[in-house]
Amino acid sequence: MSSPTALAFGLQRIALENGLTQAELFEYVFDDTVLALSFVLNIALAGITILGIAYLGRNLTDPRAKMIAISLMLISVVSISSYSGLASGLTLSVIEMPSGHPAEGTMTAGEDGVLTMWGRYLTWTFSTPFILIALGMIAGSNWTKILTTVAFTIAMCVTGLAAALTTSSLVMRWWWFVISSIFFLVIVYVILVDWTAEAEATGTGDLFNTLKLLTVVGWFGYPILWALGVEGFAILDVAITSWGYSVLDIITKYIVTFVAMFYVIKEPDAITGGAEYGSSRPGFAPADD
Ligand code: RET
Repeated sequence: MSSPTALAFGLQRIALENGLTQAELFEYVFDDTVLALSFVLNIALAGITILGIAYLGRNLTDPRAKMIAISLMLISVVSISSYSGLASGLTLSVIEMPSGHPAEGTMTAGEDGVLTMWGRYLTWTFSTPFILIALGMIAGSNWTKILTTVAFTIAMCVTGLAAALTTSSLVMRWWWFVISSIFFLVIVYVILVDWTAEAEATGTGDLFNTLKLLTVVGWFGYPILWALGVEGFAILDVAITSWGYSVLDIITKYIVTFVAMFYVIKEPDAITGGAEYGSSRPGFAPADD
């Protein structure tokens, strides 16, 4: 069997065939009001953010400013789908922890294992690239650096998913965590070193410094929470871990989006690209609609 096929079957076997039906997982979530609210709040906030961007961006004319706005909108498009998957039980599983794990032997809804919100790691693969595209464009960076961070964030999320789903060995879970963290540091380096300097030269330094603070501090919260939560040292319980991620998502997605959007709608020279920006035909500027 080719390795992508093996990976897909492995994922399906670990995550989907866990003994609890989707209906049971759905019931489990909504029996725990605190846990359910951590999902429902984010569905509402993602919806409000999508509508907010559509409203704030209604008079944008510059194609580059529009591209930043669309990238910001796609973060919440992914988010509303991600949280709907979690709330419905589709992207949740009860997963047995390997021997030696602090949550080994834990029972959830009558099944041996802990509630794993693997849909989060999967969907970050699709949401974090849009955060980085927006940030990189605001900094005025080039596509080599922007796409480098996009590739590394995808690698970070997929290896984070592997860390959460590995049941064979405790060491392997943490090994995946280490690999994911190394990919994460590449992104942090580009943001702190390259993009900070580029934003200064571009004229977006003040905005970028605010976005950088929210992003770098917020993003560091995710591995810390993973380590403290049920998947790592199991110091925090499932509902608290879930709320932790939901709060971090509010900072790194919706707050970042609105801070950036209020700047983008003014269409300052520092972020515009001119009518021909991104045109697929040289010398041709598509009509505004
Ligand atoms: C994991 C665990 C493995 C080690 C590292 C992690 C980092 C996750 C990050 C997630 C950011 C998510 C965002 C989502 C917004 O939609 C996977 C938790 C380093 C940084 C910003």
